[in-house]
Amino acid sequence: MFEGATGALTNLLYDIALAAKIISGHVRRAGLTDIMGSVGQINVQGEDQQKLDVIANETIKNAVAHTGRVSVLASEEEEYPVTTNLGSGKGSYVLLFDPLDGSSNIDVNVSIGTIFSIYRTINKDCAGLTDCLQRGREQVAAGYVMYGSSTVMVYTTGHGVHGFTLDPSIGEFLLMNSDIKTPLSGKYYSVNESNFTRWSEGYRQTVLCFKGAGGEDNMRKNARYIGSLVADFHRNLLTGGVFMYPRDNKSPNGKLRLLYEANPLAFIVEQAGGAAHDGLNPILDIEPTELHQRTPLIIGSSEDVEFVRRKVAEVESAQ
Ligand code: AHM
Ligand code: MG
Repeated sequence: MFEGATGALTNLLYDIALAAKIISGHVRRAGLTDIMGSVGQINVQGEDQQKLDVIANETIKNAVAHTGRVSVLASEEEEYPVTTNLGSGKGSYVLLFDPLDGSSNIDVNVSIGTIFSIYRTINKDCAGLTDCLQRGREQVAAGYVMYGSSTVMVYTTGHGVHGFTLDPSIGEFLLMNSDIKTPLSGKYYSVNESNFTRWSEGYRQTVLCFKGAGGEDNMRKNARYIGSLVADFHRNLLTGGVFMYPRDNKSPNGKLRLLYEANPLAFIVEQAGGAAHDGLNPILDIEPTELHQRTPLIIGSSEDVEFVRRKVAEVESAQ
């Protein structure tokens, strides 16, 4: 342990791992119990809340709210920040999370995930919204859990990226990949191409290059898109490549959320030697202004991410 460390961050990561095991159990049994489908409510994002979204949100809240370690938490499923420790807002850390990402894949047995981001509490007397609105660069830890063919947890505390697999026979996460490094360039590009006509010309030309039709032969790639950010990110982290959710006519600020989707994955990818930007600037340098703020996201292997930035800028400056 580092000098002056209290162990609170380590214990918070254990709390999240415990919540992940419980969520994993629900996901694995989802088809057998009545927890598939919608709860019939719309969340703050204007999206139809799924029963598993609600279960995952409550599970994480219950795992961290009474430990004294978290002052305030914010979730994709909560409109406002939630102060913890009986509303005192005291505790060393701020936790932001997307309890169950990839909602459209819940009912069809496709990989889904949990994403989390941890900051130090700024307002020690009673933490609130301003503690949640810190730049991604200030994160002290971030990670995700993927409920896929196995359940994996990947996290960083700013000292490399480490991956664990849940061994269901003993109920523990076991270290599988220490110090994960992502390739400088990869073979996959991942983007929802049904948005092609909604993108700017720069993104259309970039994707044409990935298809081998843009006059940049060395940028030809294979397409992979699951529609679950965690699963698309995890595959590209290990094998290399680029994931994009650019702004478009339908989502002028992008679709993905800065605080609990883009920032944690940007922290992880940078620690693994990759990069993440919003089309112009590094994700981790964005100053957040709103809890549920959206951002365009280009993330993955550093050379591929830089190619997207350069190509888009080149096409758009020529127009
Ligand atoms: P969600 O948080 O409501 O699940 O939405 C986020 C998901 C991401 O997992 C995924 O990358 C993206 O939405 C897919 O969006 P689309 O269906 O527009 O391709
Ligand atoms: Mg999400």
